[in-house]
Amino acid sequence: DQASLDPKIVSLWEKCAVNENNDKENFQRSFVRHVTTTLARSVYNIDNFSAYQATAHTVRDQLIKQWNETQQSHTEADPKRVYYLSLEFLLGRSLDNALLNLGLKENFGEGVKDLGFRMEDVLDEEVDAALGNGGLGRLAACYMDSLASLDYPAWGYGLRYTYGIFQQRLNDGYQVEFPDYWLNFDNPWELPRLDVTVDVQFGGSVNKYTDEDGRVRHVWEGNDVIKAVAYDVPIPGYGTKNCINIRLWSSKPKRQFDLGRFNAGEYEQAVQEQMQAENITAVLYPNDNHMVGKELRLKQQYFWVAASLHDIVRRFIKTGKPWSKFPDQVAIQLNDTHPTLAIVELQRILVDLEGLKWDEAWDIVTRTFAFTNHTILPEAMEKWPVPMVAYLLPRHMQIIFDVNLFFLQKVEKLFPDDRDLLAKLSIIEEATPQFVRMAHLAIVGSHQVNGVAELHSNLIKTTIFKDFVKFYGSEKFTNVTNGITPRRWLHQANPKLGDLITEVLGSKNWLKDLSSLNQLEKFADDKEFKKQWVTVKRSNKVRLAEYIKTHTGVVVNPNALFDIQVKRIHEYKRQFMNILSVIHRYNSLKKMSSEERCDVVKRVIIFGGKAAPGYYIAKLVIKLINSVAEVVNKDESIDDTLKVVFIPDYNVSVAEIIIPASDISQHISTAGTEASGTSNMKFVLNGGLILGTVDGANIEIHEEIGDDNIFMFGNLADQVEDLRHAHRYRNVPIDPALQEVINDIESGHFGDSRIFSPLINTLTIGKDYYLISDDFGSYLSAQNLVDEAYKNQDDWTRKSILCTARMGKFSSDRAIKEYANRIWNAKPCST
Ligand code: 7GP
Repeated sequence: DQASLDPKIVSLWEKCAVNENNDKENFQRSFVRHVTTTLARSVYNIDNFSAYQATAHTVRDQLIKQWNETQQSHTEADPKRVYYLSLEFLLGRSLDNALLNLGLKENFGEGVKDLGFRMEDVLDEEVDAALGNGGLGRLAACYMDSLASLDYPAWGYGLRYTYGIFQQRLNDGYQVEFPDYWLNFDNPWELPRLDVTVDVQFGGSVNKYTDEDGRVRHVWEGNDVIKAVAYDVPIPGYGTKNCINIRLWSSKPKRQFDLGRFNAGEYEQAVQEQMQAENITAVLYPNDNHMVGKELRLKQQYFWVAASLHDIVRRFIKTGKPWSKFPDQVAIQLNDTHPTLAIVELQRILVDLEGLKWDEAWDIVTRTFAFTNHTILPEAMEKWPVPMVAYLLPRHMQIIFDVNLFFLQKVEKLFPDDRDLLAKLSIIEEATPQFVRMAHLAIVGSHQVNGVAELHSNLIKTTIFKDFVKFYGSEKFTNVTNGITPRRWLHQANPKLGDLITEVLGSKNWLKDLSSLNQLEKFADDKEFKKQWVTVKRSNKVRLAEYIKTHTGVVVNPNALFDIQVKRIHEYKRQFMNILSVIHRYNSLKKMSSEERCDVVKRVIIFGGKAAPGYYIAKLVIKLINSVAEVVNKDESIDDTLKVVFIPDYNVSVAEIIIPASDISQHISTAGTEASGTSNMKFVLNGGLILGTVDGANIEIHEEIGDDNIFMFGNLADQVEDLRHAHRYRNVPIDPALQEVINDIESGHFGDSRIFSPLINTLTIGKDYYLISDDFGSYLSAQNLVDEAYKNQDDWTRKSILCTARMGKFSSDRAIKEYANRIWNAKPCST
């Protein structure tokens, strides 16, 4: 409470709050102070890691001040707040990002250099915060950057996993997983708030009683209580003093150990409870676009949702406003269905704890929540067995049944006699056991549902959620095409290109308004500019070639065409099709004479990505890529025209090296399966062309950059069902070029072919569900067009420039503004 503070303290605080002079000398003073005090090291013994820590702590001091001022000013202004609930935040590294966003990079960089360190080496000491799997988690991170940069009063809520996504290493071409010990050293990017805790209960039973008004009230008494402890991660905006917060919860036991047991000498049992509590936030589930119905995962979800809602409600209650104002003060965005229990939890808080009437409470709930869907893959749809939910969360299960009952009554009123419709819309799947369909609950409990690219948003309306459109009308369903932050994905990852753009446009304004990149168009034919553009790309390719040499031992030629596919390994993303086409290319090269090979465009084909540890087929794809690489890379008879590389442990910081170095990247999912894709945007923003299917955001990228600057191929989404039908019920012959490649694998050319038969079987016995054979021919033709186009280097450069120039739409700033205006009704609030 400021008013009650000693004026001396207030005046000191205000002095502190004024930005210090962040010049080189002040930086160095702080650096040395942190080395000697925070790190307790001698100044005679500073290695790169200590230099990183001392720099990070200096930046952290700045961040904390801005963070405090932002929170203080939000408390005073009390604007409508936006809460982004995401089970994943794939932040990557923080130091470089903070330096750039706070505008400290230059002074601090000089300061570091002056003390005898290379800034690149210092930055390279940081371990990634890898609390996410792929697209969904990285999107959350980009959105936090935009929320901060645009001054929205926003909070992220997530879990502080002790172990993030596993580290991937290769052994004999196979993926092996290692734990991600990211917290083994101190983490300067989080502020532990050991005093901010919430008790979360599980299990137990529900008791009923009748209150003075004669209403039946419910009391849930859990039999297991776990403490959620807050860790705050400051997120600085670019070009603003606004610094927002991601609050990550960590699970701790309610009591340290069972004293009774301890005193009885049962030491192991005495600490068992503690260990079980800490299990909840121990590890991120490593599945992307796939649901695995483990009880611990459901516990994670409720633990996180209950702690976050408690925090949100506590903040609202402090303002003294009536409950009816809650939806005017609070917008909660559900990042996929993982946080759907928040809907039920808020209803429980309002009805059971705050005593609101059901309908009044439900109106508040549905005006508060909105839901983003990120996939239509059936295996990714979350559903939880009713007995599991009832056992862990007995009161929530009752509320879900009531929500469903009232919902279905409304459906029945509008569509009497349509029993099928009731079964299709029901939140409960009538199987044995019954299941709770989380997407249905999320739709019923939200006022808006959005997809993440135009095609995907249309598909959810015509496929998985079509029956809901019947009931609600289509206005409830909308599109917000994904975006990426240009701060990390151009400014930070590609400093040379960033500088070139800033120089030619005369300002850094493009970092705040990405559409201003369109001014680059007029330089697409400028000889001098093109030369500089090529120089930048070339140096990024050299940087990647060095990385590849260090991490795989393979030497690649930076003059070759760099062809990249980096993303989670998944059948629908079709890395398999890519490596099959590589074999086809290899065989064609071998058939050529050396004169013929002279005219061939040299290619380096680069793969990267993790497979979920339990995803057998995806792991075989990795093995096949490595087996092919081994044969191709040592075959001298093809004169260096082809190299294949699998870069291990693809993650955010590796992406920052890979993406700026691409000539062409592949986004080749079966049409209709990739909701949006976001790396496609990152590659094009960095002047890389793309080869892609008519899917996800590829379609909108195509619309923006034009026919001449993209290579599209393959069947369309609306043909997919018919093609699958044909595979199932007719004898569709395999594409002949593909058959040759299959024969080649089966002949043992790439090692023991029996290893790969489960993979080959997906094309035959598996009826080629992802339609590799159907797209193979047009894929190869598109590849040929790429080669032809690359031969004309000058025109390729023009295309590359136009790509970057036309990517304005795909800034996450644009996406966040759409959410704020169309879904949250939230306004910026600057500090
Ligand atoms: C991904 C989608 O696969 C990707 O196309 C999209 O760009 C990204 O979300 C961001 O919207 N989905 C996931 O990562 C995922 O796990 C299931 O979705 C919950």
